[in-house]
Amino acid sequence: MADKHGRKATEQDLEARGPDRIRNVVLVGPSQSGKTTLVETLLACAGAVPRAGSVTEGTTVCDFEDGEQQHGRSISLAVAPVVHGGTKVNLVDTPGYADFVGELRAGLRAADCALFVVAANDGIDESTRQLWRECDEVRMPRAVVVTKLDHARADFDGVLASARAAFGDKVLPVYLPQDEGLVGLITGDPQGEAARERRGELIEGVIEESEDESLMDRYLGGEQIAEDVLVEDLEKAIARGSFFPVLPVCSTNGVGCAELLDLCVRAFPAPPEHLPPEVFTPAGKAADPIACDPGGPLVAEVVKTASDPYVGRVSIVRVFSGTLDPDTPVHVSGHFSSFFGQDGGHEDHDEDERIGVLAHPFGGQQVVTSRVVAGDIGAIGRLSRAETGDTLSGVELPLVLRPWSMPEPLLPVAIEAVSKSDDDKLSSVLARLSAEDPSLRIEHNAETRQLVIWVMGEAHAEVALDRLRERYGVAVQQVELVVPLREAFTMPSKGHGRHVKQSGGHGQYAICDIEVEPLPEGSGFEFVDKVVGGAVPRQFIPSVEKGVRAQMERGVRNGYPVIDLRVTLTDGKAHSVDSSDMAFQSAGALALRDAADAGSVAMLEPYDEVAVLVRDDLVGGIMSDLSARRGRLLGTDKVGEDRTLVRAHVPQTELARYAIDLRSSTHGAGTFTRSFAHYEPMGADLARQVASRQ
Ligand SMILES: Nc1nc2c(ncn2[C@@H]2O[C@H](COP(=O)(O)OP(=O)(O)OP(=O)(O)O)[C@@H](O)[C@H]2O)c(=O)[nH]1
Ligand SMILES: [Mg+2]
Repeated sequence: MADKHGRKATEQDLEARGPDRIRNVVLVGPSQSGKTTLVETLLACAGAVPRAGSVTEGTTVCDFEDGEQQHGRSISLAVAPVVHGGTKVNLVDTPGYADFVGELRAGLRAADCALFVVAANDGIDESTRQLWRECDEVRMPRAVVVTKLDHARADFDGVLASARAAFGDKVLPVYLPQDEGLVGLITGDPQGEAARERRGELIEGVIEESEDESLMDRYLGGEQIAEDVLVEDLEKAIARGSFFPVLPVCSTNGVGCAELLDLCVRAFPAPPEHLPPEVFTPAGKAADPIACDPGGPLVAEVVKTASDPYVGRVSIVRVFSGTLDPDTPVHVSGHFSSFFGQDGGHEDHDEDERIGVLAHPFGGQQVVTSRVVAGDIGAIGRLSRAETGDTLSGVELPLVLRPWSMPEPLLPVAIEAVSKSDDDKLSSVLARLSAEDPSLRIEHNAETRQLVIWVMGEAHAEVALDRLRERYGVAVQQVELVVPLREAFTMPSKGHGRHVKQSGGHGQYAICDIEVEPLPEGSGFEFVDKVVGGAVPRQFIPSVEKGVRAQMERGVRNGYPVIDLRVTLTDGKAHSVDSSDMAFQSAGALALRDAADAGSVAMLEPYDEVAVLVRDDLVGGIMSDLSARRGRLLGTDKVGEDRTLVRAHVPQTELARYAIDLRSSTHGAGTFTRSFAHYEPMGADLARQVASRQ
């Protein structure tokens, strides 16, 4: 099938010869460093496409979504395979922008090794360090690729020095730019003093990493170590993830691309060398470990769910064990809540589905195939239940993989459908959207009656709203987020409730007297009956309680629920014929309102416990910002060598945009978590503002 630019998918034979002949290589790097363009150049270099497309013209294989083409940047992961020297290299392009870190995590899960892409005209900034940490977290073997060598401000040596300063001295170049091309530092003949010095550094670096301990002594003793020994040791160290080679490339003229593909095939680990994720039975018991064996039990994982206008839902899967065949049933397991302790707005699954068409993904296209073996990445058309993060296994032996760690969306965006017809479709469409994107959480807040999507940042919100509009034809608008407030009595008070309707006839007589007392925070509601002599008949005492509870839900000042209260029913009056359950309910409610009028009621607002992780030198700024948000500092803890965790209680109202503000004040290096802590009285000014909005 051709894409919308009329470009046909690859003519390559994408059927992998076996797990050893596959490399799954994810491209990681800051936004605009040139990853998508590099994939394009590698595709052209390997003959997978006749010529490289361009990001600016919207003609690349990997940026095939409309939103990507409009903005000239990637927003979701895309897979494009090339065959190089008989080995299939699945290139997994990921977006560099921090909002889309969920896609990056999925890409890291699908791959066994990474190309860490930095541009020769950029430095190593905080967001780049953050991405390096993402790779560290999953111990991803990686090579550093320095792109844009042709850029007017390209400074290969400068970037190299910053990369070594940021990522350590195991980052060393194996090629240098020389005479419009590259020269291999071990395999070539580098010219000039500086290049020869680099060659010496590299050789020493490789020997330090060698498993042959005698090599260092021999080298220091003046022995010339054979080139093939060095190359072998270098490749082993790269595959182990203990050495990070640096390669310069230029997508404009293709310099370095052949060397890069060679390195992927020769030095990067094949899928069987990568420890697979842990497996469990659907009941949560540890299952036998799996191996990357096409003959083993089927275990595959959905790393991306896309919607294709022609094919419908397309699930991109990484096969960890066994072989996927078309037209076969599979078991779908998704157990996020049991692994993470909360559903995050994503449904759990445990059911069988049938694989229809099976394909190799090629950007937005699918190249139909008859099997996808362990270690490879495939695309399955029209799975209706499976969502990103779910495990597919044989129906006879259902298994579930421990999910990869999904980022937590911390920016709440309240939305509303623009019209009634949009509103009718919204819930089902949002469910489909969250099936595609585990870093999106949908919250139907029953209390504030708001629909809130929790996202990673503003760009993520924009993508979600664009997809709703363009893909599903549902228009929504952003509205102000409502924070659920509470009301509480601040001192004891008394209330009299009288529901007596002279004209109403039967069932309209009830009188009650109550005393109210505030309880300590978190105590909830207590109802005490101290009626003597049957002033309120037994059967109507629960009616009074019901009426009080209902009024507590409705609030007594500004319409917010009342909390932490003891209500004692002390007296009342009934009529032998005209009293009823309903009458005592309304008398109870009236009595509570009366007690509120006579007493004093405070407005409470929710506080979250916030934990902000930042570099030590930013701690002062973070603390003063939290204080400015009316936060109360709880303490600081040292984390690792140079980072600190700052903990504070902060009102939720002040946190609505914290995800955006923290990112900008720390240049992407700060992260935080938040969870509800308690309610606290609002300051008088704020409470007045709330009251005036009623
Ligand atoms: N001069 C020059 N420009 C390049 C090169 N590679 C990429 N670019 C340009 O750099 C810009 C960003 O390239 P992309 O390939 O979209 O970068 P990316 O890393 O995929 O960016 P995100 O998708 O946002 O993460 C585009 O305008 C490219 O044309 C190169 O080798 N030389
Ligand atoms: Mg890109």
